[in-house]
This record gives sequence, C-alpha cells and structure tokens, in this order.
Amino acid sequence: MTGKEGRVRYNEKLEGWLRDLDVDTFGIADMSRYGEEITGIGDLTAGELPFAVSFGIVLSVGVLGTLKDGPTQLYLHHYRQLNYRLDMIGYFLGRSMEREGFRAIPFAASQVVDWQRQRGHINHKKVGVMAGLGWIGRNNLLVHPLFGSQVRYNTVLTDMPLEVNRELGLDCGSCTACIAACPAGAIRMERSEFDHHGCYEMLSRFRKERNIGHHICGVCVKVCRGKR
Ligand code: B12
Repeated sequence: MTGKEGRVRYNEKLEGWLRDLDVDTFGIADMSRYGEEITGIGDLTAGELPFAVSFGIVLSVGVLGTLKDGPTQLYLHHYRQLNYRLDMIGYFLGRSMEREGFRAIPFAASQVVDWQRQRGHINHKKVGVMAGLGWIGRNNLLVHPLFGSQVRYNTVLTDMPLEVNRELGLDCGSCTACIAACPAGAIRMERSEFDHHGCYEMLSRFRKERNIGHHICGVCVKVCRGKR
C-alpha cells in the first residue's frame, strides 16, 4: 500500500494497536524535521526511519495529590511503573509494525545514554511537539492541552508509511502556576530562562536526602494540570 490512501490505512491500524495498548495520547512526527542525531545509534531519520510515533500515558491524579514539596516513595514507585509500562507499549507497538513487514525501533521512556550532556537516545519532548501533542511550557516540560504536564512519553521510530501531524502552535498563555510551586525557584516567565542547573541541584538533593535514588521531583508536574 503506497500513497495517501495507504498511509491513511496504516494510521487506522496504528490507532487500533494504540487503543488496545491503552495509551492516553499519541501523534505522528515527520522525522526529516528533527534535525538532531539519535544519540548512540547515528542518524536513522534522514530516510531509513522517517516517522516517529510519540505516545503518552497520564500520571495518576491521586498519586500526584500526595506530593507537597518534592518526591515521595509513592511517586518514585509510580514513576518507575509508568516508565516500565511505556517501555512495554513501545515494544508491543514495534512488534506489531515488524509483523506487518516494517522496521521499528522502540526507545526507553527514561534512559540516559550521555551523562555529560544529560541526554537519552531521542528527545521525547521535542518529538511530542513535532507530533502535535503540545508545547514546551515555562516548566521546561511538554504541556498537553488536556493533561498539562501530567503525561509521560515514549517514541517508536518506523518506516511504516503514516500521515503526520502538525505542531499545535499553542503556549502557556498567562498561566504561571509552576513558577510559584517550583521548590528550586528555577522557573521564569521566559521559557528560555529556565534554570537547568538550579533544577538539577534540587533534584540531586531530593535524590540523596529523601532516599529517592533518582533525579525526580514532580511538583511542576502536579500543578500543570491542563483541563483535568
Ligand atoms: C536526562 C533527563 C532528565 C535530566 C536532564 C534533563 C535535560 N536534558 O534538561 C534531569 C534529571 C534533570 C531530568 C529532570 C526531569 N525530568 Co527528565 N528526562 C531526561 C531524559 C531521559 C532525556 C532528556 C534528553 O535527552 N533531552 C535532550 C536535550 C537536548 O533536550 P532538552 O532537555 O530540551 O535540552 C536542554 C538541556 O540539555 C539543557 N542543558 C544544558 N546543559 C545542561 C546541564 C544540566 C545539568 C541540565 C539538567 C540541563 C542542561 O539545555 C538544553 C537546551 O535547553 C528524558 C526522556 C527522553 N528520552 O526524552 C526525560 C524527560 C524529559 N523527563 C521528564 C520529567 C517529567 C522530568 C522531571 C519532572 C522529573 C520527574 N519525573 O519528576 C524533571 C523535570 C525538570 C524540568 N522541569 O525540566 C519527562 C518529561 C515529560 C513531559 N511531560 O514533558 C521525560 C520526557 C521522560 C518521559 N518519559 O516522559 N530529566
């Protein structure tokens, strides 16, 4: 199946698979516009694997509700379980594509492969924006119009021909909920002024002092609720 008709048919197949896998949101990005190397495995997006499926599952409102000024053991567990589930969804989606005779690479929800530059294989937030799922907010996270920042994401690259989505072209408007909430005071009105190092220092403290073992916080996620 080639051409637009074929792409639309594969989009329908994809929708069915993702519905069965119970994702909350997904979109398709044209990776010829990604403009970066896929860390650790070179540039496969120039022609070999030109499509990315970005998909997300939402965090539990109940678990987020238990966060006050930083991460808890319950949030840590939830974070790890959702990462595991996103990795499994990526695996099953990739397998469905391979069964149809296509190539697919599922990535990890939260694996750092370049520690110096703090990078994963692929930037899920950037792919999500390109796939029309939301915008990068003042809190430096991908903000979904319905779920805010309360979504975790993963990406599968493929050569299965698909119709791609467009960027939403929205932003946070006048919402500043995350600025007041951030325990590190790292968030500013101007997104470009986000204090990466201030945020990272606070995450490092939480990691040690609260026996969390991971660089997580969750407070700017909790307050960025979208329409939930
Ligand atoms: C490494 C990593 C981190 C690192 C560094 C992130 C970073 N690069 O800034 C640390 C540990 C700080 C981190 C923190 C958090 N993360 Co994180 N993280 C990742 C991971 C695994 C890779 C990110 C990546 O490769 N980025 C690529 C770079 C180039 O993109 P960038 O971040 O836009 O680039 C900027 C930084 O590199 C920055 N920079 C430059 N120098 C330095 C130095 C330091 C020390 C830092 C920190 C940044 C920095 O400058 C670049 C340009 O602005 C992704 C998963 C993935 N594969 O995408 C999750 C991911 C981005 N994280 C996520 C989340 C939720 C968090 C936390 C809220 C933790 C938590 N769960 O409680 C905090 C959020 C802090 C914040 N408000 O930004 C989610 C975001 C979901 C969403 N809705 O947007 C992701 C997508 C995981 C997922 N599967 O959903 N994370």
